[in-house]
Amino acid sequence: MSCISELGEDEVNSFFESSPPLKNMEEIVQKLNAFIHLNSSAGGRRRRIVCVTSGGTTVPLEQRCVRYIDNFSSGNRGAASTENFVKAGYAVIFLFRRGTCQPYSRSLPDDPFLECFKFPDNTNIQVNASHVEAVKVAVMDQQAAVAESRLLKLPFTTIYEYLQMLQLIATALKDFGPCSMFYLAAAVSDFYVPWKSMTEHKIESGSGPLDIRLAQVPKMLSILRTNWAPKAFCISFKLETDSKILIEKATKALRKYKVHAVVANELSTRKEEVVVVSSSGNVVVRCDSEKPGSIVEDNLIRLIVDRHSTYIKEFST
Ligand code: PAZ
Repeated sequence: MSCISELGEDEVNSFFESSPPLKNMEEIVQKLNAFIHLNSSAGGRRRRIVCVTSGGTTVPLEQRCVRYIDNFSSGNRGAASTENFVKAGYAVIFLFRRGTCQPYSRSLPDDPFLECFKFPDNTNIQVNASHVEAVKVAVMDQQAAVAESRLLKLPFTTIYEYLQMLQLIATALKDFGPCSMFYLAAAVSDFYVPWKSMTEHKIESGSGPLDIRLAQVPKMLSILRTNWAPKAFCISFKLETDSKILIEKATKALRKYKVHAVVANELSTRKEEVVVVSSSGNVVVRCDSEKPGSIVEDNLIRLIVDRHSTYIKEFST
């Protein structure tokens, strides 16, 4: 059993106590409970549920935020993985950064999106021939996922919102035990400005260079594994820019946080290749170069779903 100080529970508690409360907490809890309820007996049986986190968290520098620290994450991994999980029969809670890549929209042009459409007259809107297929697939797949209660989207912006929402989701999923999964692809800030030491108003620019002291964000992964959702299958991610330290860091994280696998990826090649690091060895996953349109997430999710099935079987014996 892990002791409290080892888990950093004190730091976690004080992080939550000093966080600005979620504005729409009741609405989130209501949506979550309804979604979980619908999936606990969908078609007479319990569906597997995965919480996919996606995009980067922001770190506000002012309480009435004008400036913030951000990171590179586009949300592409989370969106593509979500589509694959839905295809594999899962219900997905998509915890995503507002404004980042969305499931089923990846093949639509985002710049400029409006070029997809035309008005042949004042009453009709049409999709331009070049985009008909992409729009049709996107709209139909998204609507089917929502209508079948397989997709619940919950947006966040700040590190405060993200961690509070992750805790709500983990707690709400507790009864799903091994049938639940956490797939933590979001790029979560390691450092933040504690709310109470943050200035309320916009930082003045007239008084020379700016010194900011950032505190370390407590490691929630240990708490997620130990307290919030101890029976859930848990996949974390490790990103590095130096390929020489990537696998070593991922292996350390696997041991430290006792997750079931760590997906290791390098910034510049993350769309082509990942390595799934687990106690049964390391597996390199790539897209199929022979299949047009193949993406790394097609093979990654196949592997993760297989591992999850084994976990559920072992859990029940
Ligand atoms: O969001 P994206 O598709 O641009 O990138 C995905 C990713 C690199 C953020 C993800 O694969 C990942 O490694 N997330 C964890 C990052 C980390 O905190 O180490």
